[in-house]
Amino acid sequence: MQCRGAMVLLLLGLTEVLSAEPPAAENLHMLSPEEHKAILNLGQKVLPRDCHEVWESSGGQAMDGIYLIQPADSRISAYCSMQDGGWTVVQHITVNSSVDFDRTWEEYKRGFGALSGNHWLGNQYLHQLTSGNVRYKLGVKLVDKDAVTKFGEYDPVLLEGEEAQYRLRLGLFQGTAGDALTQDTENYLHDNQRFTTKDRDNDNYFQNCARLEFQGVAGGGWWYDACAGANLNRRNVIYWQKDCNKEHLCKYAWMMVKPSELIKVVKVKGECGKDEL
Ligand SMILES: [Ca+2]
Repeated sequence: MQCRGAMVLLLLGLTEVLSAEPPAAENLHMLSPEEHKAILNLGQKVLPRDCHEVWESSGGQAMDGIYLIQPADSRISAYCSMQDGGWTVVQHITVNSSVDFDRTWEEYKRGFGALSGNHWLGNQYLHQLTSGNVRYKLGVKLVDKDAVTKFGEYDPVLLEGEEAQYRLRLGLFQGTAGDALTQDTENYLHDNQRFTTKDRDNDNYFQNCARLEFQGVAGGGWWYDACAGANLNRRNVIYWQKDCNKEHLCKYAWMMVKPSELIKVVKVKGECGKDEL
C-alpha cells in the first residue's frame, strides 16, 4: 500500500514537472527545443497581450527575445524587439535566407521559420493582434547592403480575418523609407488587398503573383495587387520600391506591430524637426 501511495505521489510529481514545460503555445514549431527553455516569461500565468505590454510592465527594462503572449484566444510565442516601446515582430527576413518563404495559405496562417531568426509570425495572429480594442501601427525596418537603415510606419494597421482573406488596411505613413504600400505611384497598391499564396490566388493579376519567379525564386505570400511595388517575402530580393530592389540590394527587413500612441505622436512633433532625415 505504502509503495503504491509513493508511486502515485511520484506520478503526480512527474505530471507537475511535465505540465510546467513545454509551454502551452500554438506555435511551438517555430522554436527549437532549447529555445522552449529560453522563453523569457516562461511560467507567467496571465500572459501579456503583446510585446508592448511586456515592455510597459517591466518599466522599460525588458530585454529583446522570445516571450509568450496572448493577443486574443491564442497563446503564442513571439520575438519582441524592445527598443522604442516594445514591438511584436511579425516578419523577419535576411536576403538569401535558408528559410523558404514560398509557402501555402495554411503555413502563412499559422506561421513558419524560426522566431529567433527568419520567420512569418502568422496571419491569424497578426489579425488577432490588430483587430482588438487597441489600435495598432505597423513598423517596417529595412537595412541595405551598406548597413544604412530606413524605417517606415503605418498608423493604424488592421489585418482583417481569414473570411476576408486577411485583407490589409493601412493608415497614414511616416518614415525615412518610401511609402511602398499605400502610395499608388507604380500602379501597385498594397493597402486594401487580400493575401495571396501559391495555393490561394486573391490578387488582381491574370496569373498568381505568389507563383511568379525572379531568378528561379517565387514571390511568396503577400498582399499583391498586379503584382507588387513592395514584397518582403521574396527570398532572393527584398523589394521596397526605390529603397530595396535588385539594383539597390537590402540585406534585412523586419515587420512589426505595437499599439499606436496618437497623443504622444502629437507631443513628439516638435522633436521631429531635430531629426536629420
Ligand atoms: Ca490572380
